[in-house]
Amino acid sequence: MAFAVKAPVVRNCVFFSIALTVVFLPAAEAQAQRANPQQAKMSALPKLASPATQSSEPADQTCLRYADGSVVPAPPDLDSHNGVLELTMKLETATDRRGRVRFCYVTDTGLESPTLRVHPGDRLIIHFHNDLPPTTSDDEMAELKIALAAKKPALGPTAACNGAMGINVSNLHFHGTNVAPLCGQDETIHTLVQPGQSFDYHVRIPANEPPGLYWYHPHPHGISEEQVQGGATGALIVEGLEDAEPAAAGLPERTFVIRDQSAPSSEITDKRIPPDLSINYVPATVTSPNYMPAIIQTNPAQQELWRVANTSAETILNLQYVVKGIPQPVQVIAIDGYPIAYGGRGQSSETQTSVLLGPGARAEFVVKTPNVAEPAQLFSQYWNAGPRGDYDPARPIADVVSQDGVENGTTPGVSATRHLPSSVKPQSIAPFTSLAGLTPSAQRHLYFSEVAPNLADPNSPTTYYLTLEGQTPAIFRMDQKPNIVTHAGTVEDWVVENRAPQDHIFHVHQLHFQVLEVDGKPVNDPALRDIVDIPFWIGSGPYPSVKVRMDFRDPNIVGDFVYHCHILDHEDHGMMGEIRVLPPQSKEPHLIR
Ligand SMILES: [Cu+2]
Repeated sequence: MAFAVKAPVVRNCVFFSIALTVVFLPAAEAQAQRANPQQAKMSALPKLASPATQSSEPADQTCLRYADGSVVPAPPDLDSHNGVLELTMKLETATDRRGRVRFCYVTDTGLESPTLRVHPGDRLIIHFHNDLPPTTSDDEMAELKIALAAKKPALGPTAACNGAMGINVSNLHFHGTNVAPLCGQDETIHTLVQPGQSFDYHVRIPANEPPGLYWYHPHPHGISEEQVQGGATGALIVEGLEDAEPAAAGLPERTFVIRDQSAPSSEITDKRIPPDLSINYVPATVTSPNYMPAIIQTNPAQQELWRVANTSAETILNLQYVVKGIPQPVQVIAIDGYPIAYGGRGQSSETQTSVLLGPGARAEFVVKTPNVAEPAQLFSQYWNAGPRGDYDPARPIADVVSQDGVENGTTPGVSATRHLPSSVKPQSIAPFTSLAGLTPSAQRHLYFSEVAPNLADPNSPTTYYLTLEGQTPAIFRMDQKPNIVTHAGTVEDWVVENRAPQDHIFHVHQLHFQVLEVDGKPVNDPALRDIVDIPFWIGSGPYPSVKVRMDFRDPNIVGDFVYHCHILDHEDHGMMGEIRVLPPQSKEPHLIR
């Protein structure tokens, strides 16, 4: 861990958590006090919170958002029963007074973006209806970033499995799960549901799906960013985290879904204005002149499990939980849906004072709530994403306000807090352990790069590539053949480099990986991840890189699926590749379509 001591606090800190806690805590306190200007604005005594209230906005009739300064409500929960969670859900849209286009999922019972709670082995049946308006405008079609072969919409119940691309098509992706890459489960490239059409998802949650926090969102290539930024995201929880980390048994749990949304283009006069953030649809922005922080209302001085999903499209969060101006160590027990206990490093949690969450990443950690009248915040520290990167300033997400009697649901506007089960079941984690001790069947080298076609024109579009070394950089096309072929039952080592002047976020569907090296140096990352940030290249010297061990051992994961940058603007512009996983030992031509 000697290198960890040299690492700057804000870069790669996720790998150095223990060193950070031991070595950096005094320095981190000082830094946080310098870097957190908003904390200085907090009053010594936190104000009592008002319940979550609706804003006076017509778009709220379709896609509800809460008023500034509201108590952060829990997302509505939908639990599976007898092995099945079945729901009907529409994708809706509305434009607010500022001109921002909202998107949201609404169930037939009126719940917005519910948390879907399932157990391993459950069936998740979603009767999905794309309620977006049909559009045929040539201008809007021209907005599509990716050239696509025009297809007429097919008919019949499986038409969506080979759907035509167009404005306002959509689909569902179950981010981070080991759900099979099949149409009707978790296939996202060719499964496209037309506006006005319905499609049934019959998702089989694997019996060995690790317990933790996943999420669902639209993944129509070319227009994903718009729908995700509009707010169409929700949490998916696989129950049983207490079985992997018994220390969490019985704890109160809170789910926080953080989203971002850019200002309407008419308001953007400066690239250094970051997208607005929200937490469970309560604004968490600091750009508004009348900014009032969102309020997380808690019982005082108790341990809680916070399950935080960064479902923003572009924003890198560098989370801290700060009490009286001091960053608190939090006990991370799962990353990206996988318990730390599954990482094969002999630990079931890790203590961090900074939790880096690129877009799409999740962390589940135990905090101790503040005492009554103690100022506390969930905070995102400044993150330098590079000279061409998005601006991720230091900013509060929410104030944490403790008050007696919150948890029993007697506080107006605050629902009773859920608790993890207090009993723990023995479990098998065999499929996911020991990744580090295996022999990879292949070594691959990939790199992120980008090109501004016309250097004389600062407004010219950037071209984004994610390239397998040896192949020619090309934007991803939905009709292309997979550019990587492998077999189920294997593990592979991929070195992914960033040759661009901004951070890119490596993400792969259907499986997790373990980070073995950062910039060529071994790390002892206990987590299994589906997201990793690769810092920007400074323009000289070696390219920043990670070496990850990709886990293709799951026999359920056979088929074609994608890997891409999870800054969705980049993905939409083609920073994506496709992999074909063949059955074990099968010959490659056998399955080529
Ligand atoms: Cu990117």
